[in-house]
Amino acid sequence: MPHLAVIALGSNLGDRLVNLQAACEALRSIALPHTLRQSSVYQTEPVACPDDSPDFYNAVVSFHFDGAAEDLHAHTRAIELKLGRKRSTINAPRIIDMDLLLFGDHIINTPDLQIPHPRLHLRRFVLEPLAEIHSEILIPTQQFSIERLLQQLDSREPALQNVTCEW
Ligand code: PH2
Ligand code: MG
Ligand code: MG
Repeated sequence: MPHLAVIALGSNLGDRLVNLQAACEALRSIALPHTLRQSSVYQTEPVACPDDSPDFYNAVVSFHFDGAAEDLHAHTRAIELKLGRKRSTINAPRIIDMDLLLFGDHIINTPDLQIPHPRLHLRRFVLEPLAEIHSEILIPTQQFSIERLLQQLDSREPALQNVTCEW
């Protein structure tokens, strides 16, 4: 049975828009046809990153996926590598980061994969684009709506800047 998969995309190295586009097209090729939704692209200040990290481009996409969450996770890892992602220090600048936020109403807690993403409800750069494409969605481990989670965000979470583009 297919599930609704929601994935956060982030890039702060190289051509950030091209990187988001390449990641999105790779996801389109594994999504059930005509199910992919894309938020706008936002430019965002780095949160909890090394000093002098460049600003990110962030977006959220969703689609229906016919397979297990672990299969999708393997796909996102492979796409990150194919697009040139290198892993160095924690939150170092990256060509592309693809974080599995939600997979239907599944709750997964293994060392390799946590769904819902453990910081999803704390990050404006995730919640705002998510609200744009799924304002109705309920996060299985949270008791509040997306709208309420946005209202409750720490005031230090930086505002996002909309990037006007087709992607
Ligand atoms: N990702 C992180 C840490 N900090 N900050 C912004 N603005 N955007 C991100 O995608 C991001 C971050 C860890 O993956
Ligand atoms: Mg991340
Ligand atoms: Mg990641």
